[in-house]
Amino acid sequence: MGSSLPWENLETPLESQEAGLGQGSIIPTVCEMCFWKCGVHARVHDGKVVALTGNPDHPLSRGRLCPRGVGGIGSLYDPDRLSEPLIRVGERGSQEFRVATWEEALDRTAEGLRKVADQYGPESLALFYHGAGGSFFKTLFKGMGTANIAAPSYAQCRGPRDVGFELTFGEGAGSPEIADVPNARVMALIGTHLGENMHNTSVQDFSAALGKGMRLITVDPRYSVAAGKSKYWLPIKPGTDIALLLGWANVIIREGWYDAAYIEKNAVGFDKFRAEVAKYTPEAVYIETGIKPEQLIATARELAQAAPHSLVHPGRRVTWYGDDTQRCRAVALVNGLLGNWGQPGGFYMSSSIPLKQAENQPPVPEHQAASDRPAGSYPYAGSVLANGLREATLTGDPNELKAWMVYGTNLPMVLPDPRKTLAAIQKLDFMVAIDILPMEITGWADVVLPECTYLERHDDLIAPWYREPYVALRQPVVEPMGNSKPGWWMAKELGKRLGLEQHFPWETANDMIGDRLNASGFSAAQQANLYKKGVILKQADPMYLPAGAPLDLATPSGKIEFWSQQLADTGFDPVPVYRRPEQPGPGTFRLLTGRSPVHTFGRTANNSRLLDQYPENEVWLNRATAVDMGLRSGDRVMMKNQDGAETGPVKVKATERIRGDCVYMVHGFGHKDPRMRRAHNNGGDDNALTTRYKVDPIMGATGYSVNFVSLEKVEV
Ligand SMILES: Nc1nc2c(c(=O)[nH]1)N[C@H]1C(S)=C(S)[C@@H](COP(=O)(O)OP(=O)(O)OC[C@H]3O[C@@H](n4cnc5c(=O)[nH]c(N)nc54)[C@H](O)[C@@H]3O)O[C@H]1N2
Ligand SMILES: Nc1nc2c(c(=O)[nH]1)N[C@H]1C(S)=C(S)[C@@H](COP(=O)(O)OP(=O)(O)OC[C@H]3O[C@@H](n4cnc5c(=O)[nH]c(N)nc54)[C@H](O)[C@@H]3O)O[C@H]1N2
Ligand code: SF4
Ligand SMILES: [Mo]
Repeated sequence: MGSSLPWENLETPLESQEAGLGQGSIIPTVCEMCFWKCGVHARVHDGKVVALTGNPDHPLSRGRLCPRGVGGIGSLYDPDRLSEPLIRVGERGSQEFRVATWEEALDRTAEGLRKVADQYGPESLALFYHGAGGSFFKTLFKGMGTANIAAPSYAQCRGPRDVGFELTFGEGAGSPEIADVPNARVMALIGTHLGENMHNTSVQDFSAALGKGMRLITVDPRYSVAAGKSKYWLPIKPGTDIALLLGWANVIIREGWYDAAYIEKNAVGFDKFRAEVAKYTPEAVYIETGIKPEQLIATARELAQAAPHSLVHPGRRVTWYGDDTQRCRAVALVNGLLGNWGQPGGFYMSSSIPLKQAENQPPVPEHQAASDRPAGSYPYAGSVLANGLREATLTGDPNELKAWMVYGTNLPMVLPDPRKTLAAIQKLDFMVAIDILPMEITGWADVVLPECTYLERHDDLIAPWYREPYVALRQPVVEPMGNSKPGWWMAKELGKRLGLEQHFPWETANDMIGDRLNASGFSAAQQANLYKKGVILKQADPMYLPAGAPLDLATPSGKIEFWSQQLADTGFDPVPVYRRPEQPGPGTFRLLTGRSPVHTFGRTANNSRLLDQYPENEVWLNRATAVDMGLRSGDRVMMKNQDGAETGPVKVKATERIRGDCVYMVHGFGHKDPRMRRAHNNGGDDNALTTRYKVDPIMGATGYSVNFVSLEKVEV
């Protein structure tokens, strides 16, 4: 394929993080090994990054990084990185490319997008993105007049949670989450595997709270790291959490363990809710969930006795069974009963520093709604559905999509049913992928644009809603390697070619940032400090409501909606209803997925430093079941699902730490592109086995945990 790799023989410049700690000078920037965006101190010596540590001034890192943040050096110096623009020469998908100049690759990209927009209208364009750098391409696509802009962090991740909370409290659960974990006395986790899910600050808060004596209830079919820290582990039958949550609500109400005056003042539809949940007795719930009645009662009591300083954590990746909005609403309702909204140890009020667009930015043209769903479907979708854009590409409903730009999201391993993703790509007139590695998605593109990594570029300013509001700066700490370029530069260059240059009215990234800081009212001294410290901090607004103050929520009633008129009016259950999920047949297991603390999805699967710590994923199988099947830890199996899709060989982990009706594997392994030499054929790909998925009728998210797999031993 002829791509020249100037750093082919350059592995990580130093063997270890420790070796780099004493060296070089510190440049502050922001991590992008996941999307939490911690503040980093990069130690740079002789033009090379030798160590990454946490920025002590940054509220999300507080001086520490998670293992992936430290291991960012392995991504920067990955010898398999994309280093030159590529243009497809063979059939689409044949993975044959030639190296091109930036001039040619950008011309080709602009022409591909322009042709489609001219012929079919801007509503036939789609941008899939994930990550901070996506903002420049969003500007470009909005400028072209399309609303088809989607990230998998919505309908493949936390969308149902936010809709469930909005329907109940009028507000989503935030990112970072507004769960006040450091002050909680009791916390329940529904799946949410904190400690394996390694969002730095969440894990710091979690361990601090445990250190202060927080009692933990972990509901998980698997004995997770968090389960190991728990007073109660409830090994629930997968897919039955709604029954458990409504059972908790029933017990708390029945026993009078709630604040009736609070509910009277702050809730609507409580009597109807009480009547609906009365049937979820501990005995009835036991039959569905396998959780013993006395355990259900004991855990309900723990939560209620500590209220309002107790919570059921909202979770994050909640796309499991297709009824996820209702499960998340049930989580919100138990929290409503605990009276913890706006209270320490419950949910805090976040604040942020409002940033303004630079004054020289033109207005975005009017455009019609996104083409991600047929008219009338998914009424509560609050963002564009990535799966919906794929569906429209396949079906032409509501209109055909003919060109995709894919920035920083490896769609074949991210969207369920990868067969559909590839079929949709084959229907396109044009596709461009912007990536740092030769991931699967790039193999299907017409043009591949190599981005430099987060350590080699600026991105837009970062100012999230959080407990301490702040603005943070991502700035390059070393020069881009090879012929890779920052996204902001690509978007600007494409803007020039598409007549949209006025949307990128700056010459350099420093100008872009300076203009925005000026427009937002920051002084020269504050700006200089941002470059030096990496962050501007501001005093937080009050985080809690005065005890006893009435709630003034953004729901239609202004109160906590125990019975939702909105849902009733749109044909959905106004109170969540448990429905029994389909069960695996003999010899098959429900496939569950999650995270390794030292990897991020598939994006770190070729990172040498992280592979040193976790070299491949394994399939967790109940030990007794394994014995029955003649399997032992370390054996290798092929995994096959109900539709005949396969992945593997994968190593078996036979363990008591998982129920017998499911298996579990970490997502993001089993890559198929041979250009990633470490990731290629290493472990198994859960997404390859996710040929079936269930769409949430309320807001369109894709539930993944509805696939059943069998395991067959292979000799290797
Ligand atoms: N190290 C690391 N950390 C990460 C990420 C990463 O890639 N790497 N990704 C980040 C992102 S984007 C997200 S969204 C989060 C995801 O992290 P979480 O939101 O914590 O993940 P989930 O996938 O919801 O939860 C997985 C857990 O749910 C359990 N589970 C599976 N099915 C059920 C069920 O039916 N009921 C119950 N009660 N439990 C069940 C699994 O056994 C597993 O322990 O992690 C974030 N943190
Ligand atoms: N089967 C299955 N599917 C899932 C999940 C799961 O657990 N199982 N999890 C879901 C969740 S919670 C989420 S949030 C999504 C995550 O979805 P994604 O974030 O899209 O996941 P990745 O597979 O890591 O794809 C990241 C892509 O970005 C590239 N990349 C990394 N850094 C950069 C950069 O700086 N610039 C550019 N241009 N590209 C970069 C990587 O090389 C890779 O191709 O996936 C969802 N899909
Ligand atoms: S949680 Fe870890 S990987 Fe994510 S931004 Fe923070 S340090 Fe980086
Ligand atoms: Mo996610």
